[in-house]
Order: sequence, then structure tokens, then C-alpha cells
Amino acid sequence: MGYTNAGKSTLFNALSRAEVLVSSRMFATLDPTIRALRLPSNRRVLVSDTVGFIRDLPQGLLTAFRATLEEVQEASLILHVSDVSNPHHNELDEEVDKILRKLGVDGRPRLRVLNKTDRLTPEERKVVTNGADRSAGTCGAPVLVSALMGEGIEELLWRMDAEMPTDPVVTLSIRLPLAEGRTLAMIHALGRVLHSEIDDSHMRLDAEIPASIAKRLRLKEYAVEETFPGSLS
Ligand SMILES: Nc1nc2c(ncn2[C@@H]2O[C@H](COP(=O)(O)OP(=O)(O)OP(=O)(O)O)[C@@H](O)[C@H]2O)c(=O)[nH]1
Ligand SMILES: [Mg+2]
Repeated sequence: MGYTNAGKSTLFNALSRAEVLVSSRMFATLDPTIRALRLPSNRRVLVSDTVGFIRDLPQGLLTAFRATLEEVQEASLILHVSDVSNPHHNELDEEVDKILRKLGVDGRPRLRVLNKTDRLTPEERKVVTNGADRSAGTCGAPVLVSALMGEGIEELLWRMDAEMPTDPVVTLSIRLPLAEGRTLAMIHALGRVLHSEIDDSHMRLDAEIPASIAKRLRLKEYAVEETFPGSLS
């Protein structure tokens, strides 16, 4: 979400392009503003483009935007996109924050995305980067991107992974009977295997996997020891 003209739709397309593994065709035909993405941890998420906000959104329009706003209310993570090349972007961001407060979602996990960095001079870029480091508050440092040039998209995907509260990624050591081919395939499909080796009739793995999968492996007593919380870096 973000103010109109911030570059949300361009970013949405850039994120879709970065994603080559997941077939999003089904979602594209159902709703062109929703895409399935795979984050670096292998977690799959749905990303939704929204209608831009405008200043002093009248109550009537707020009603008309209900569908979009409901989507924001459902979101596990809100990407707040700003046009950092607009000298007034701080004021516009404040307008967006106001609407978020009205919707009662100002406490929701949020990631600030400063877009259009390609329009900044090297000096301006330095100022923005330093400011971004300093403002690393509750929602972390903003991510600098150029949706148009595809810069910073990789970094954004990593940050989305880190901030996404649903089913966080954990690092787990696993010892699996070799006959458990299906479980092994699931770990490879949904997680990121860091190391694997055969040990007698077992497979030993270190993997980053969603907590929900880790729980299933622990129930089956396949988990050896857990390095918690799972680091993504
Ligand atoms: N230079 C530059 N232009 C960009 C970038 N991202 C978007 N734009 C341009 O900004 C304009 C608005 O982009 P959109 O993606 O349509 O913006 P939006 O936030 O979806 O706008 P609404 O849907 O109206 O809220 C377009 O002309 C884009 O080409 C960027 O990273 N750099
Ligand atoms: Mg748009």
C-alpha cells in the first residue's frame, strides 16, 4: 500500500518478475492484483497490489475502497511504499499512516519501502541511506528500491522474509530414515537445505524450514536439536 503514484503496481510487477519458480497463472486469472511469491526461505506468500491513497480521503470514498482496505486489514505484513524522489514524501507518508490508524492496523507488522531511488542524485541517495539507517525503529530500517530498474528487489524479498510473522523460519537439524522419501521431498520443497549427509540408514540434514513443518518433524521425532530462532542470513 501507499500513496498514489508511489510505484506500488510497478513494484508488484517487479516482485512478480523476480519470481520464476511459482506458477502464478491461476492467481492472475482469478485476480490480476494477487500473485504467489516464494521468499528466499522457500515460504510461499500471496502479494496483493492495492489502490493508492489520496489526501483527505472522504468518508464516501473510504467506503468505496472497502475491498482494498479489507485486504490491508487481512495482511500479515504491510509494505508501505513511498516515492522517495518526491520532496514531499514524508507528508504523504503521514497521510497514509493516518489512514492506517483509522483502519486500526497501525500496529500491524510493516515494512517501509522507499521507491524510485534511481531518480536520486548520488548525494540525495547518501542522505536517504543514512536516514534509513537511523530510522530503524519498530518496523526496522526502510528498504531502498527502484521498482523500475529492479534494484533492491532481492534485498526486499529477504526483508519480507525476515519481517513476515506468519510461520517464521527456523533452523533445524534433522535425522530421517532413508525410507522417508516423502518427508525428505517435503523438506526440500518447503525449506532450504543447508547441509546433508548419509549416516547409516539415515539422512542427516540441517535445514531452514517453516516452524509449522518443524513442528511436524518434532512430533515424528525426526528433529535432532534446534538452533532457535532461525536466522535467515
Ligand atoms: N523513475 C522511476 N519511476 C517509477 C518507479 N516506480 C514507478 N515509477 C513510475 O511512477 C509512476 C507510477 O507508478 P505506479 O506503479 O503506477 O504507481 P502506483 O503506486 O501503483 O499508483 P496508484 O495505483 O495510482 O496508486 C509510473 O509512471 C511508473 O513508471 C521507479 O522505481 N523509478
Ligand atoms: Mg497502482
